[in-house]
Amino acid sequence: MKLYDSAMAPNPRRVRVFLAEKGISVPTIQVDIGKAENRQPAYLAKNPMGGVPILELDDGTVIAETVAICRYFEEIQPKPPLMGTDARDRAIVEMWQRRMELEVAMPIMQTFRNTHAFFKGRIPQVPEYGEVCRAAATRRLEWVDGELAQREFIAGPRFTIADITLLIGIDFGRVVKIGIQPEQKNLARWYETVSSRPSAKA
Ligand SMILES: N[C@@H](CCC(=O)N[C@@H](CS)C(=O)NCC(=O)O)C(=O)O
Repeated sequence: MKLYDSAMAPNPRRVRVFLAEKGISVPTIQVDIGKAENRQPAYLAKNPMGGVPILELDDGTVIAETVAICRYFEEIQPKPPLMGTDARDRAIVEMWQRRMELEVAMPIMQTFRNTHAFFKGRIPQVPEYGEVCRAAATRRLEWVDGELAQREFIAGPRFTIADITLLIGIDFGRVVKIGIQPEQKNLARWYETVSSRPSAKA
């Protein structure tokens, strides 16, 4: 199998961290999104959406979407569990994973897409919308700080995919100057814990 990866991009890093937590090694192919390699016909034939990462299995099956790729690895190697352990826990982890992705990481990415020079001329940018997303991301980090007063990790007492999604969202937030505020002590404590894990370097 092959992982189509892009070293600087946040979604591929989510998969790399997930794999590092599982201790799984997968050969990678670097896709240069700066040169729009992911928008060329050969790549679009594999993933019509054009995004990285994708996972290509030995039988030619292509799995796109970060969480779908993680799901594949969770199924073939359940330990350590990163997506829940039983029906209740899996639902709780999925709830938090979706919230971290849709409510926190997404507005950070949309701030980047709509305000940063990288996407100028590549996509239609609406800077005002970018600022709406910046305000939303900032509010959501306040909310997550409150949630983390109640438990060690995002979805409960164990590190999960929800922590990976938030870690990478926050790290990427630096590019657009969105981040943990000095008064957000719970978030800072959580960030220190998760960013110290060896997988965070992946
Ligand atoms: N929903 C997809 C999003 C993939 C995505 O947008 N990846 C970004 C990198 S983080 C990308 O390919 N950006 C370059 C582009 O859209 O041309 C996922 O979860 O994997």
